[in-house]
Amino acid sequence: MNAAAPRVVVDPITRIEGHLRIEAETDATNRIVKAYSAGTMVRGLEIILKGRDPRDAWAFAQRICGVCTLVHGIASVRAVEDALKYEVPANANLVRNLMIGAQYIHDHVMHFYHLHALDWVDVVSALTADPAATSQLAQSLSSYPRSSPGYFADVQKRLRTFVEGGQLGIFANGYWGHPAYRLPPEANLMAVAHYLDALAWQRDVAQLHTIFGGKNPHPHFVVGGVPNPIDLDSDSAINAKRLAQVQDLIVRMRDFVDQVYLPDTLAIAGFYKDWASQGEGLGNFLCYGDFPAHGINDPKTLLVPRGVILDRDLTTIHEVDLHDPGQVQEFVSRAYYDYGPGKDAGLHPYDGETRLNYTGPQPPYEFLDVDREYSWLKSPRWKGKAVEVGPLARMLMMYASGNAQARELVDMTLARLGLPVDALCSTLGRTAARTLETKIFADAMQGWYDQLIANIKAGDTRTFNDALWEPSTWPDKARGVGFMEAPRGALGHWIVIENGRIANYQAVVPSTWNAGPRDPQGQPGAYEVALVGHQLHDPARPIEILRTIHSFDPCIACAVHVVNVGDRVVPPPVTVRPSPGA
Ligand code: NFE
Ligand code: MG
Repeated sequence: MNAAAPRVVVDPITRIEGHLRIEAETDATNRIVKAYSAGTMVRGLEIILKGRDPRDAWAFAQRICGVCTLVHGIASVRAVEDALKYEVPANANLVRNLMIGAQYIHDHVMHFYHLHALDWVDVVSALTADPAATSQLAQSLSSYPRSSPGYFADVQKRLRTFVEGGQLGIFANGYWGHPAYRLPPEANLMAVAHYLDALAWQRDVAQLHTIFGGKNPHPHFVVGGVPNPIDLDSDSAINAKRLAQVQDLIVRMRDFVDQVYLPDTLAIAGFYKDWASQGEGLGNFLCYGDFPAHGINDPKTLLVPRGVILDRDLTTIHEVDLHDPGQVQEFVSRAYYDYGPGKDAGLHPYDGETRLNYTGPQPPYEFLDVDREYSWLKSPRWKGKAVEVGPLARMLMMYASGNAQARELVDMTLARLGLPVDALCSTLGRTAARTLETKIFADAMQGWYDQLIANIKAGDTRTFNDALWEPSTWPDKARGVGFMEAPRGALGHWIVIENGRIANYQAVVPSTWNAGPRDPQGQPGAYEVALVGHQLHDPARPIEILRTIHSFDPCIACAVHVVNVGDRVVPPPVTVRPSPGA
């Protein structure tokens, strides 16, 4: 890259998970011509896991991230179960579905309000809203009961105290007043009120994990089932009282999604339709699939199907085989790693390597050297292709495979917004897809719960299969893959077991797929392509970059899960700044 070209740097770009840096090269009109996505921190989970008991792997792997708190636990136990051909009881499958579903609903609502909404909602503008008009607006959109003029007046008063005290607190550092904000003051006030409501709601609904998994974040799991037994006569097991609490939590989750999250998404989207034609660039989408009706090994029963869509062609779903060495591979040609077979090799995760080799600049530095290695993220590819994973991929997959509810929701959304189906492949489409899939999973929760209750009433309370618990029952060598759909996309853990111990372990993670750097062919990753063409209104306040990158819901703790060795370089955070000439 031409070092003299204007470059806008945003680092860190995420609000809670700040190890992602974007460098965007712009032309004379402040249009993004090329973009580079870099993970700036390295950890070491895959190295830590080697040599351990595979039955313990979930507890380590789960520490990859505290946001998608349970997904690495699930992927890990599924990997061991796949390697050992270990069946889990029907109730364990249902409890896992309920826990994964709860994770989605919690995480997606939190993302929308607390990590993404302020790219679209101007908090300071809410101060000029008329609370009575805000109440009218809210009541025209939804039956959510917290919608009186007094309620909005109270929220506005709280907000005014923050602003007048010069203490925006959680709202500090926004680009308030930026002309790219388009909501009227009343819509801004309504969204801020729901931001605050969502904080309280998310704390409460996390209890589902504590009931089934003992705690949140990082609920407990077990290879062969789920850890908490069902025993209606015990105070220290899943009993009738706990099950009634779960029912209550499911209702609260669905109510918030139906009455707040979905109507807010549609209302806000209506003001930002220009974002329905930019912000998606690869056109390729990958899902591993999730939510099995029965065992994980029958892909036909997955609520989210497995497959790949290429070039936005929804008429063909390509089959995905996670064991095939020619399909999923990770490349490191532009990442700070070495590979035994050479820097340009692609390795299937069974043969994956984690050899750290930082070759980037020493801090303080102005720019990364994007012509060589520039990230701690590897570049995963499917049959050599860069693909996008996550909510948009899942909604497209459900839509393409004929899921009736997905079709109805997508069609309703497009009709309400007056947009064509192509609009899905965009920043707005990605954010809407996250909301729509939350609705599908929230509704599915009731079905899994009802089935669990029916099994218990029929006398089946089994939650754990001890048949293969003892390593003496295992083959000397085994390997398997645990897959799932994490909130941010397709997640796989590949494990190689030798003589009862972990010989190799590789996690290929959603944000690695989306945020990874260029590969040996020079193909950019999903974030990098998505930014190309964005017109920056003001390079010193690049809200356009935030909108598109946040629409993916970046999580770099997940993506770079590999301990900083010794005193190797960790670049310091820098704030947004245009490069000279921009
Ligand atoms: Ni740390 Fe995660 C999810 C996983 S994404 S949030 O969802 O896996 O990289
Ligand atoms: Mg990895």
